[in-house]
Amino acid sequence: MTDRATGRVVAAHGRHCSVELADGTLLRCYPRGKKTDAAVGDQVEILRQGTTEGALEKILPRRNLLYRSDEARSKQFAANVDQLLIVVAVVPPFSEDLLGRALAGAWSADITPVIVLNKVDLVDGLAHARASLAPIIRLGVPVIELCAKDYDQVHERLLPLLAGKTSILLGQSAMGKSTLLNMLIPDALAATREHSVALGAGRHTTTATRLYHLPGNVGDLIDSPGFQAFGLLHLTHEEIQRGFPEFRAHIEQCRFYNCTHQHEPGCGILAALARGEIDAARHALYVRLIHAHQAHESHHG
Ligand SMILES: Nc1nc2c(ncn2[C@@H]2O[C@H](COP(=O)(O)OP(=O)(O)OP(=O)(O)O)[C@@H](O)[C@H]2O)c(=O)[nH]1
Ligand SMILES: [Mg+2]
Ligand SMILES: [Zn+2]
Repeated sequence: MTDRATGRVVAAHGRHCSVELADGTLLRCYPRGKKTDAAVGDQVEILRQGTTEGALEKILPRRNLLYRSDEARSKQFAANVDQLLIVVAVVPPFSEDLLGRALAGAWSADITPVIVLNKVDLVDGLAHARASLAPIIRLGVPVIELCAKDYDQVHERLLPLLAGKTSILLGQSAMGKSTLLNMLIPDALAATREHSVALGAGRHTTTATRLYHLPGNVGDLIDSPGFQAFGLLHLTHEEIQRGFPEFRAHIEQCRFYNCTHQHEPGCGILAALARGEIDAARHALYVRLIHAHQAHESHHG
């Protein structure tokens, strides 16, 4: 039996991927001919081959793609997502630099970010974690505080936000992404750190990105491996600026239309920074992203 079908990529494992058809059938699919980079969440056209396999023919146009790119490599997180859930924890401490980068990645791709502050049961570190999030909260990004091991908290505080959407859990390792996923979707049986410690596995417990359906099919949730880097070398200067929505109103005050907001006279951003209306750490992150982008361009054209 050979026929054409369209489906959605629910897991990507290097060369092959799992594609789910409308009737729920899962097929293991391989790209035909030239390398195709299917991401979890992609709508694809496949050619069925038997009952369990298929050939990946074509990736249909994407609404968006969440992506990171460092000098060494680039990685697609997922395509066609509505909401980015950035998971940070009270313990271990999270990186404000990585958090800012994940936010910039989401905004530049037109994806709504929400921060999940997990492990609020570890009360000793809670005040510090909240203080680290303060500049982000001032930007208006919602922060959901919860304990991923508390069924009621997860279902009352997080589940309502997931209805009718495809959301992706992203964050550094050990923040509790898979614990959260398992609390919402017990059938997922995603491995968490307890399992990897028992198995003597490495630092990252989750090794592949995978899409799961919430019970009752009220929405979809994607689990992903923890990241330690979040380069944004693929973003243009304009896209980087979109990652800093709090700059927008002040950019209109810049004297030069091509102002880079680093040293120019009459710069609206630098003026707002001096008045304390823009957070210094956010501006410093913006400058790091611009410099990394420029260094990359001068090496690669
Ligand atoms: N105290 C406490 N521990 C938690 C909570 N949520 C998760 N943990 C623990 O944190 C550890 C890491 O959880 P995981 O769910 O494996 O973390 P992850 O973000 O999926 O990690 P990677 O797959 O490596 O990216 C595990 O030991 C969990 O039991 C929580 O709300 N409170
Ligand atoms: Mg995990
Ligand atoms: Zn400026």
